[in-house]
Amino acid sequence: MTPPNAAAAASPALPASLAALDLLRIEARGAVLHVRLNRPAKRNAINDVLVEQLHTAFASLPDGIRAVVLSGEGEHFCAGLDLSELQERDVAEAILHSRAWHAAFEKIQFGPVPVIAVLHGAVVGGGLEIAVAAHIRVAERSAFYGLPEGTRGIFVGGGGAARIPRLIGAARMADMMLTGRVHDAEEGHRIGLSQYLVDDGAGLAKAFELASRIASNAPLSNFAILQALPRIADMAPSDGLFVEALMSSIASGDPAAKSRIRDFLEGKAAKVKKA
Ligand code: 1HE
Repeated sequence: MTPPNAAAAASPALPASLAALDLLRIEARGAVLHVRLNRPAKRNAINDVLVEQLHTAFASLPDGIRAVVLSGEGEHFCAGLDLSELQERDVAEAILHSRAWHAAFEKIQFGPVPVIAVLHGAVVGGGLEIAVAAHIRVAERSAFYGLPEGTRGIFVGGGGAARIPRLIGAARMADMMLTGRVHDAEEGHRIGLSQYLVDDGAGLAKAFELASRIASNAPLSNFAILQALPRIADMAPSDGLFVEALMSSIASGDPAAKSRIRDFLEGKAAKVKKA
């Protein structure tokens, strides 16, 4: 997948630690970092090294990066767990393996910047688990979603049991796992797996457009959306309302909020327009 032309702003230099990650292809385009899963011959199946590299990449985003676009090289976004590595693990090792996925994907969900995943082809098993750790999913029409774990005698282990039901409900996830049901891109979009559905080949352009827009938000607003919103959604409503009041007072007290609101009142900021 070829990305659209680079964003206008200068791109921060990539630290050597990121450039050395050989199962990822990482490129800065202005304030947006493009992270590609780069094991196309194995359909971007996630082995231990790739989990570790994802962890490193999302834990050490260069200064100046304000959003990440995550995509997959080749014909598919990601075929999930590398099944060839599954055979030899005992129970204790399997727990640690799952926890390593959790740690890596937590860096995606609760890292410093919003992550937009571009989905095409297979988005299955652990591939769907990484996709749902992102904040926004742009699906191309070729995308299809499956959770073959149930039919392969295993269970999700990359955070899917916690994240997927929050998007589509436990009943739909149970159906996918019990019966091997595969949702196509349209159906996936309808049930909430993606927020955007675009034609094949148009995913990266859409993601970069969204990323540039997101990168221009006040940093504290983006922080609140990433860190406070999902936590509040998991709280009892009365606790959530209390935390919301704290978060909103912190955000609105920030000089960036004050100047943006002043700009609107002086007619210098865009109005909300019908789509
Ligand atoms: C793999 C994997 C893999 C492909 N692990 N090697 N995930 C799955 O159960 C999905 C398994 N994969 C597939 O169903 C298909 O490969 C795809 C639908 C994704 C793509 O089909 P296709 O026809 O484009 O490719 P292919 O010919 O099946 O695969 C090309 C190569 O990639 C081939 O290896 P080769 O050496 O014979 O060329 C495949 O063996 C290899 N390959 N997928 C290992 N997943 C933390 S828990 C998470 C639990 C899970 O994710 S379970 C779900 C696992």
